[in-house]
Amino acid sequence: MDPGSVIYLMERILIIGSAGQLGSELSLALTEIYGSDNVIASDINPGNLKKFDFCRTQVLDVMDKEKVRKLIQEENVKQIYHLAAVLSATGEKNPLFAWHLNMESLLFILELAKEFNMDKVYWPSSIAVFGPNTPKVNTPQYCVKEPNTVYGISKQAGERWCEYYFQKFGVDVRSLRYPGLIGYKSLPGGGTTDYAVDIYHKAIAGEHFVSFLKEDSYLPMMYMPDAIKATLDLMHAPKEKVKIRSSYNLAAISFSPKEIFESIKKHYPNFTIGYEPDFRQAIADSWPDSIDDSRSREDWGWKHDYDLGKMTADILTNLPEYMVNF
Ligand code: AKB
Repeated sequence: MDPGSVIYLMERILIIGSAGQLGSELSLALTEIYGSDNVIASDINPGNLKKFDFCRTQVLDVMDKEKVRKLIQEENVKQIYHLAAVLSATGEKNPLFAWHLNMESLLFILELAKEFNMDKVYWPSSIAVFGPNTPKVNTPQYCVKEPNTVYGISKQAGERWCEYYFQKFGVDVRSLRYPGLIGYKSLPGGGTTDYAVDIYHKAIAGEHFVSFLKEDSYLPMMYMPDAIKATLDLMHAPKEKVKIRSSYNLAAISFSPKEIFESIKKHYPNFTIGYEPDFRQAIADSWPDSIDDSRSREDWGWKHDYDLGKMTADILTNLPEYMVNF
């Protein structure tokens, strides 16, 4: 954590889009560090906020600029985690809406960070910034990026804007290119990597699983505790260690539908799988198989803890208790 952390720990934090997969767990982790009075979990849907009984909450549409601005002013918000976005598969169904929401909201938050001299902004990028002409294996930090999904295009453009606001205006914005995130505390919403969350639900429910990706379709993935650790480590790293201001490559594990199925089958021997690839296969095919995240490891000490076997064992132990909430 930064020196001067006493003042730092008093800072008020606004999480936008907190009811999503990442926000649900990040909100709790931030509350544990900064305290329940200092964390405001916000979401567009009031019903989604019921689960945040550990911190403050606010119904908030990030596109309602006046309301966001007023909240920041009144609460003296010093850090924003802007997590609201339309993901890859949903984005393809309504490309212009996805572009509008993903881009407009980021630009607005960056402007506010500049105007109110905020301490830090966090904005998630994704492996979706890569495209079919990107090297597929151990994809480097710097390489050809020609994303062919609207989600990927918005993340790529967003990365450029983040770097621009850092260089031109000194906005301390930090970002990670997440691989597919796998957690058991919330349901995923509209991503291509979501099959790797659904598969655990089907195994525990004793149902047959139909994968929308081919059996040998490899994608970079990460277990949620690693994603939370990476996010907090990056946000707490001293400023001079954060040398990449577009977004850092981040990696942990890579597997195919067949491999995750086999890891579950060790615990549920009767579990069965079928493969019926749909439009999401083309999205997966345009993304890397695996990522070179050496810059994250060198610059701010990133290290992951979970491999596929350890993640599967942990999810299968903990998910049954959470499933009653879904
Ligand atoms: C998606 O599949 O759209 C996301 C992502 C890789 O950013 N999980």
